[in-house]
Amino acid sequence: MANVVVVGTQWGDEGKGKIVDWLSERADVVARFQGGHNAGHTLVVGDEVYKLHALPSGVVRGGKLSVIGNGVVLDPWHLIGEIEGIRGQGIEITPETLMIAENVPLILPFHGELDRARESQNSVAKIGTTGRGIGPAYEDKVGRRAIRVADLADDATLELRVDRALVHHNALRAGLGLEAVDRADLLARLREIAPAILEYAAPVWKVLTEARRAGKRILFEGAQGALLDIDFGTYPYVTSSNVIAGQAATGTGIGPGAIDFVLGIVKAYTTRVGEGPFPSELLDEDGQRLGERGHEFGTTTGRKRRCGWFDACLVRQTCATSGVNGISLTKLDVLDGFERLKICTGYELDGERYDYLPTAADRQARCTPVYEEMEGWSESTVGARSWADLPAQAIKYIRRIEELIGCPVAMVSTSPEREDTILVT
Ligand code: 2SA
Ligand code: MG
Repeated sequence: MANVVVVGTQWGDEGKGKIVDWLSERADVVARFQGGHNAGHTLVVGDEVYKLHALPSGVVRGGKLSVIGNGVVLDPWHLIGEIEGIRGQGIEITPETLMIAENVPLILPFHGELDRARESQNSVAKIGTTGRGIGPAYEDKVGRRAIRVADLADDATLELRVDRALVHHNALRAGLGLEAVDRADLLARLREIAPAILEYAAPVWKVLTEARRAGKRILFEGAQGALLDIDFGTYPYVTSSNVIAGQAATGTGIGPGAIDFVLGIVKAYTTRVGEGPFPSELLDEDGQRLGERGHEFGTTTGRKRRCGWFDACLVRQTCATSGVNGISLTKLDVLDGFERLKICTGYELDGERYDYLPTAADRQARCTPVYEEMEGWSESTVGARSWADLPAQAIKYIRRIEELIGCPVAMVSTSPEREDTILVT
């Protein structure tokens, strides 16, 4: 298999980091194509735990090229801090192993301030964001007032870009009771960080095109999940980028023909962080248990995740919008010991049955789940490495999921460890 896109099929935190790390062994290039340091990917390699936010998961493997594509928004200060942290864990990062697209828009301090001010000042506007400035940075990209990596190379351009951004932001800030941005200070900070970022700047679209021509294998690493997609997610409770697989092409500058396989990462139950509809959410002991057993706390903000039963209806939908060819099922072991399991197969709304999530926010909020029940298993599935290691009921659960979502299972992950993986051949 040549070029693979890995995407989350739920609301993020499906365990993409481990799968990307596992697959990156077979790849030459690992590319991020959307999101920013709102992502949180945890990699466990032996005794070492790596927590990555902005860096592609490929960095922890030697000899790979890691790429931050144009679809990403980048906080330069955060990135440099993350690079130092990972270096401190013994990983080498150089301009030969990390490249940042020159057309990546920057996340600036006032983006984070705006994000947090909106979240805290107005309960009507609250989304439950990570507070990292992601939304405001994408707004500036689309509003044509972003400062991009390439702008850091020329001081006159940088000043022009800053002025363009501040006309907009200072007006906005006044309305929110925030002080105007200190222009001189911002410029000084940008000039100071510029050389460290420019070291890694490259025409990523060209690098990837040449890599592809040379027969190199590219792994596209998605962040968040398809239900947080700006177009197809539970709008407005979404992130500000396209998360679905098509974005891998747009967010790196390589044509859609480069994508050979889309792998959807599917958690064996459902979680969500932040506000917004969640039909199969459990507010009872079962939900509590899923959260505790699954260690469901955000990697980026430490927030407690909401938990619920597996929603096959939603995953069927996101496998369609991302064109998923096969799935990797993760965190099955969290279900060990549940006497009975429920799977959401559709919704009921105003006396009608739905086999998809309606688009209107008010209707999404009113959908009640239709469940089917299955017997659970009492045995441990932790660390299983073959089908023979799995209890019969667990296999039944996996097969039922496959049937309901209409997509084959390609892998099952049974612990955070790299090797605890069952490959379906
Ligand atoms: P934002 O900050 O503008 O992208 O927030 C908008 C919505 O997107 C959700 N979101 C996420 N949901 C799950 N995981 C994410 N990444 C971190 C992680 C989260 C964390 O992987 O653990 O540590 O809290 C992520 N990033 C964004 C967010 O909750 C809002 O609903
Ligand atoms: Mg995460």
